Amino acid sequence: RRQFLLQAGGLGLSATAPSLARARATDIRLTAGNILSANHPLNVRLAEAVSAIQSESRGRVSIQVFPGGQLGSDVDMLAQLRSGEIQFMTLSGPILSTLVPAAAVNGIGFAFKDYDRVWQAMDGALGAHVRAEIARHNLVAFDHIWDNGFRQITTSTRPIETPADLKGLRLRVPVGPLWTSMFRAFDADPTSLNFGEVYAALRANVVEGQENPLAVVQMARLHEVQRHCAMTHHMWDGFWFLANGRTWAALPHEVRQLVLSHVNAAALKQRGDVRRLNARLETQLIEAGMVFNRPDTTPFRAALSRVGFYADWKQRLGSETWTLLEQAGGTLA
Ligand code: X2X
Repeated sequence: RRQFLLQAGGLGLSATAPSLARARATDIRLTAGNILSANHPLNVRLAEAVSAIQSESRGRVSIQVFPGGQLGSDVDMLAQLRSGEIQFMTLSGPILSTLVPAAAVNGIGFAFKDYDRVWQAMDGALGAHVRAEIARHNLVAFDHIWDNGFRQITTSTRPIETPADLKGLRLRVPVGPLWTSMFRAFDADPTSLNFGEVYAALRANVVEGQENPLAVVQMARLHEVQRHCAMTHHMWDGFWFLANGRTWAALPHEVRQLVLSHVNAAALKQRGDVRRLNARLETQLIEAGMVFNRPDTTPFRAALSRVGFYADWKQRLGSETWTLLEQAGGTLA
């Protein structure tokens, strides 16, 4: 079910590839995976794009989406994507950074004050730079990154009001060096876990907290195993829509255009959905029993500065990437 079918019938690679209209029904079957639940805006908008692609190609191009980690964890799916076992996935930049270091850049702590700056950066020079880095690893990142959101910290044990409250906190973080570095800088005790393991780890109190946008907290029902939520907005996180470079290049030009236009348009719609959802979920999560606080983020950012977090990441990412980040979001020190 994961295989890539490109039947001969005229789907050659030459410049004279026949038009979509002349090809047979369902010649091209592609697979996409992600770890988000089927009702997350990313999957809702992706499903719309997939059905538009299917109908506009008269059934010739079909993309089967496996949400909810059905194909495995992000780490598993990245390996499947690179081998060509699957053709598409959506992946958080700082997780992708295990392969493409520059992809961590969007998650640098407190780099973006608001969404306007995020989209200017990610649809502008910074995003173009990251996509070029991704391309060097034989993956194709589509033009518009999808929104995960600003990340907030939830805990079962104690509220996080100041940086000192993070000291020793057993915190689940996604698998990516930026998260461990950042929470070690706060003197917390981060553990890298794939998303599918988060609920059970919190429930068993293997970790006492995690950090995610509210949409993810709610869809993964983390409120059942978490009490406090500190609205720290400590990093902005987005999902790159990635294709395997070889299979993408082997698709006829008009198929690539069809897929690109619908997936890019879906990304823009999804951004609005996520933003509205994250804005209204606080009320719903309070009703579900969570207690919210809004810490002053100034001391958190100062704590990162003091221990050299920004200097360290400037060096790790290199001055080209760092300069683009500061041009988009403002000076970090
Ligand atoms: O794993 C997470 O925490 C998630 C869902 O936010 C990411 O994809 C980074």
